[in-house]
Amino acid sequence: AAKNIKDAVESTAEKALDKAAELATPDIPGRPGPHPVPFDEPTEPREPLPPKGDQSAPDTRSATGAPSGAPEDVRTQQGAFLTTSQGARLRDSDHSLKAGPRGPILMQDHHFREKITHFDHERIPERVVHARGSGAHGIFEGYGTAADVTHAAFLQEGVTTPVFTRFSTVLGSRGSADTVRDTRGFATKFYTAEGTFDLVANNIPVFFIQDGIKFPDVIHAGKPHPDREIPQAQSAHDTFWDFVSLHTEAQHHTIWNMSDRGIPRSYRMMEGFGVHTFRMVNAEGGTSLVKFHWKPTLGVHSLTWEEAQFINGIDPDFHRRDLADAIEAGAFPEWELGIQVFEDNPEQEFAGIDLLDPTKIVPEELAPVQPIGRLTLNANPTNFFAETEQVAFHPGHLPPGIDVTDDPLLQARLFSYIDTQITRLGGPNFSQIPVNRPHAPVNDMFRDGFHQHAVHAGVAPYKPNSLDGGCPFFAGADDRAFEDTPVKVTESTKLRANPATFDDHFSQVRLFWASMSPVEKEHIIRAYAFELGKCYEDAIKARQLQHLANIDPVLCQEVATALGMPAPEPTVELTPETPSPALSQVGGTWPADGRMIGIVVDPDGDLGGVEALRAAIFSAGAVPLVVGPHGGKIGPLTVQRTFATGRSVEFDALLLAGHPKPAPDAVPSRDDKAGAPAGLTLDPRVQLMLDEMWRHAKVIGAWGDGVAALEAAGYGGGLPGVVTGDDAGPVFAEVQDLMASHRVWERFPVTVA
Ligand code: HDD
Repeated sequence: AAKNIKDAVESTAEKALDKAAELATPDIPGRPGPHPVPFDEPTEPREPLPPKGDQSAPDTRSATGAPSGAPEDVRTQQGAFLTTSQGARLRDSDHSLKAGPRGPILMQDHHFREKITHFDHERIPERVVHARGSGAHGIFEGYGTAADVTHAAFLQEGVTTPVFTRFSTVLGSRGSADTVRDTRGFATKFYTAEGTFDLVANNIPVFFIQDGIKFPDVIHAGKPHPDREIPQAQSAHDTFWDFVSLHTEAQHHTIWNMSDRGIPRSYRMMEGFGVHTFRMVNAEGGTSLVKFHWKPTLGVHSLTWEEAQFINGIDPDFHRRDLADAIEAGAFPEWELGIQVFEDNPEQEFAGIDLLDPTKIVPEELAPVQPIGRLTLNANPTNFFAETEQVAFHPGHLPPGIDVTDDPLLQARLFSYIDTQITRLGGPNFSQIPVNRPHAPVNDMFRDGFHQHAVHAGVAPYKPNSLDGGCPFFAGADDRAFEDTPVKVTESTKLRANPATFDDHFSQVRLFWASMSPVEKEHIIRAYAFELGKCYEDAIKARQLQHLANIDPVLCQEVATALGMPAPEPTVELTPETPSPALSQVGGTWPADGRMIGIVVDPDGDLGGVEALRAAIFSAGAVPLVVGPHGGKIGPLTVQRTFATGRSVEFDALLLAGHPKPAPDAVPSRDDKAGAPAGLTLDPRVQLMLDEMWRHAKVIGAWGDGVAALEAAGYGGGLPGVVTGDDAGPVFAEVQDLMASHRVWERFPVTVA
């Protein structure tokens, strides 16, 4: 048997060598040609697919000011020949160099070692927080309305500035799911003509801690348990609740996480907040204190907790996909940048609120948000790693006209971000990575270091010098230099302490609770009940219940009942707080663009009606998705989701198509239809979609004889958010109106007032 195997192997090897010799290229005699390829690959080099329309990223420039090249120049699959990293053309990259066909690999195989070594080092450390993210390029246009408070050039009227924005979750690893309950990052890099400005914001306007020295504590508590490394990307576990219940300044941020803000519907539908108070300086040198706000054109919307949980399994990339798809479809996400402006008084206080305390907001009703510019995200990254993964933000990247304050959280951040990039991006030259390169000319005296790409000329990288003609010079008063605002530092004693005004940890938690509508309060109760219900330690639950008692007795009682524990009495006086209606997501109407509308259709459905409806949905800026019993085509329609691949959580509205009106003598249809005629049952998966749409308070509808099918499924016209009619057109018009309120709010069960 052994001999037979040996013969077979030798004969196969001989055949391979014969074949190779046969294919040998005539210009290099004696060299074997490529191995015959069993796959249907192109045999002649040809141009790769062109980039998708509107996908070009803004040009970036190197630290020396030279253009880095348009994205097409950096696409690697473009030349005709595969090469080594040194540019030598390769004949083979599928077989290692061996001592005979069954022999060991030879040390000499440079290409093998180069290929595997590079692969072994492909991963870089993920961000210690905000590891899971997704980004896009865009443009920011200043309105000029901030001219009185800042001389920053990019905020002046009509000035446009390229930007890169990265959204993220905080706790999960790079591969975790998008729709977990968590704070979202919203970091924007403005490549201004006067140097880069990074607005490193979150979708929640307050933070867990007042002093950055505690950042490792709150993150260690939120990350998975160190022994088993579970749970991933969740705050529903003992260590998180242990920390926040022992550390009451976290209670304000925590209630925001437990509210619907913790589970956004889309990155496109999130507000952003600079959290800290910043200082702005105008052309006369006058200073103001400001808080930054991003306001999405599409409004602030959230998932329901059940939707969020389903999506984590069904489409863990839901937010990432939503952002990229919207941009590719031309539904460019937009936000207005706004500021709340306060007098720069010595106390740094407004209406009794300490502006240096990052656990406090200033209600918009007291200090309106004034719009100062518009952000439009209009291009997806060309390469996720190069751009989204390597982008490096820093709250200290500021242009002239914007400065920091002494908020102790911000002060700590000013240290942390450069420090973390040195590990994450492998050295101090990360600002030379294309996505991080300023668009303003750079002329620093930083030299050498890992990954130095600049070829610096000159002999005198020091100041003062005469050898390089004294260059570069300092910018004078008229040269738009960045100047640190000469703020008086309070005469005080060095100590490790907070101001007494930082001690109020509950009044704004009560303000937030009081600002919620009944249905939002219900969601908050359920979120606490879920998260604390996942904790094992009764002492932790009891401690957190005590805090809930100090926020609101109904909140405390409802959560205590869900946990099966006694509700404690408040230990403080529950002073009533004035609600801030701006904090609620319920009650307004917003454009319905970019929303997803599922249309369930079966092979003999009203295909003409569906086509007309698709056109109407597109022209409303929304996205129709045809849902059918099988893939491929139904008549002229391409099926985008089948009953097996589609799930309700993808849709903002779901419609059942009817059938063309039957001829008077027509025989009845079979009973396996999707939008089945009167009296016939729906496919159970369509029934499930309808039930979920109903539970999640989303619009459902039908036209023609689809109405009878909808009624048979239990959803007759007349119920809230159920739209029925004879024809698709009027049905859609009503659906559009309902979607403007985001959800059919009255469908949610509510037990609290
Ligand atoms: Fe931070 C990343 C936002 C407090 C230390 N932070 C990071 C990102 C965002 C924020 C959006 C992701 C940036 C990206 O997409 O690359 N962080 C905030 C906000 C805070 C905040 C709004 C409070 C108001 N952060 C904070 C503190 C510290 C840090 C107090 C440390 C003392 N943050 C970091 C970091 C990260 C980071 C470790 C990890 C990755 C990175 O910086 O580039 O330096």
